[in-house]
Amino acid sequence: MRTQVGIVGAGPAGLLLSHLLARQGIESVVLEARSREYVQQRVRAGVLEHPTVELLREVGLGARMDAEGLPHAGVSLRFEDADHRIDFAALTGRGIVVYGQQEVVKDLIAARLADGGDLRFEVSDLALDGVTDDPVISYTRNGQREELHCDVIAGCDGFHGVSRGAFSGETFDRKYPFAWLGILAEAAPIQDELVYANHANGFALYSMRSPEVTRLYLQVPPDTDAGTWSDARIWDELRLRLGTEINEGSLIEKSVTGMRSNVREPMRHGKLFLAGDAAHIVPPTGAKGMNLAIADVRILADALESYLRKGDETGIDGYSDTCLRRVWRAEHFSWWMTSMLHNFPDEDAFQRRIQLSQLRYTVSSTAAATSLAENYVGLPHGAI
Ligand code: RFL
Ligand code: PHB
Repeated sequence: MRTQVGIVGAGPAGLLLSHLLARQGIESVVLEARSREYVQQRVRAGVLEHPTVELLREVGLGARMDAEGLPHAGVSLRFEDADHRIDFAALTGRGIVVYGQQEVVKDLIAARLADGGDLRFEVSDLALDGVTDDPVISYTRNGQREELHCDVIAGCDGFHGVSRGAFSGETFDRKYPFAWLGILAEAAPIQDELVYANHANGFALYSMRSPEVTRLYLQVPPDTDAGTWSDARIWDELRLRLGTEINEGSLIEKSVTGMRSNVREPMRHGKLFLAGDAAHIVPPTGAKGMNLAIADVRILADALESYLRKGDETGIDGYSDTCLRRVWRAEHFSWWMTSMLHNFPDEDAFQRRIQLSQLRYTVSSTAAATSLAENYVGLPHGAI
């Protein structure tokens, strides 16, 4: 079996790449380890930055996002027992949309299938060969070993996939001495916008998914077992750190996520291109992970179209450097938000005062607030 682009992974990166290529008349096959149901239910990101929203609309994926997504014109930073609003609309003229990653994934799968797209779920033992000259992806499906010959491979299989290990490169890594305990609750949000709280007990984040569902996070030690946190303890701690009443409801999900910054350079080796979490991850504090994955595949789709249709290699040659400029901007922003908002276990009095000073400056200076706002709503694609 042969295709033009073999795509490993049906997350936002792989699915959107397949969609963008199809619109340009390029064929692809998406290979995914999990079931369709699993990837559609996986609870993850929730914030779409402005350029992501614009792109999804532009490529015919905006209908449900516009009907059900929640447009937000700002967020609040909470510290020293007070909320301070950062007004994105006033500072940048733009905003964000809160719309769950699994909803984006559902929309993408529906669009690809309606278009006759070739998505293969539940493949196992996937291996990449010949990535410098004659790429082949082999995998097992329905108990049979299959081979997919391709012109190029897009490794969109996330941080734990096979693609990032298929060639050597340089890795840049930072681990943080804490994790996030995340819950999704059947409870109406008590307010419209996100709150990022810096508290002596640790960071907390107030978010939501819909008028009926609240999404909340607590900073916890890195090795925390989610089972050791009872529902009552979670609600008490959220109320304390966020300094507000919260509507309680039954938990749909409760899990712990580690915090890490990691970049693999370069993002290309021969005919293998990495995109999204396969190439880089950020701590979730800046809400950038899915947005970066989307920015990567926008560049990759254009580069592959020029290469596969006209033999023009300019785009694929520049792919890694072009993406890495935006990647490192998001890496800095996510590290900065994480450093400013969390409680560091080994923090001394000097660091604490520096952190508080940064928070006070960010909410009181228009220049500093604008810097946060323009990064959060997302710099225009190609601007950096
Ligand atoms: P994904 O979504 O991980 O998809 C990779 C896919 O590849 C499959 N796969 C394989 N398939 C075949 N063979 C193999 N050997 C395979 N190995 C893996 C996997 O099953 C999977 O389906 O990567 P992609 O597409 O690059 O997308 C990246 C985003 O998922 C990620 O960056 C975001 O979820 C990060 N993130 C956030 N991003 C935002 O933009 N805004 C947010 O508000 C935000 N909040 C978050 C987040 C991530 C979180 N967690 C759980 C890590 C909040 C949290 C708590
Ligand atoms: C979410 O709603 O899941 C969310 C929002 C903002 C973040 C991270 C996660 O920074």
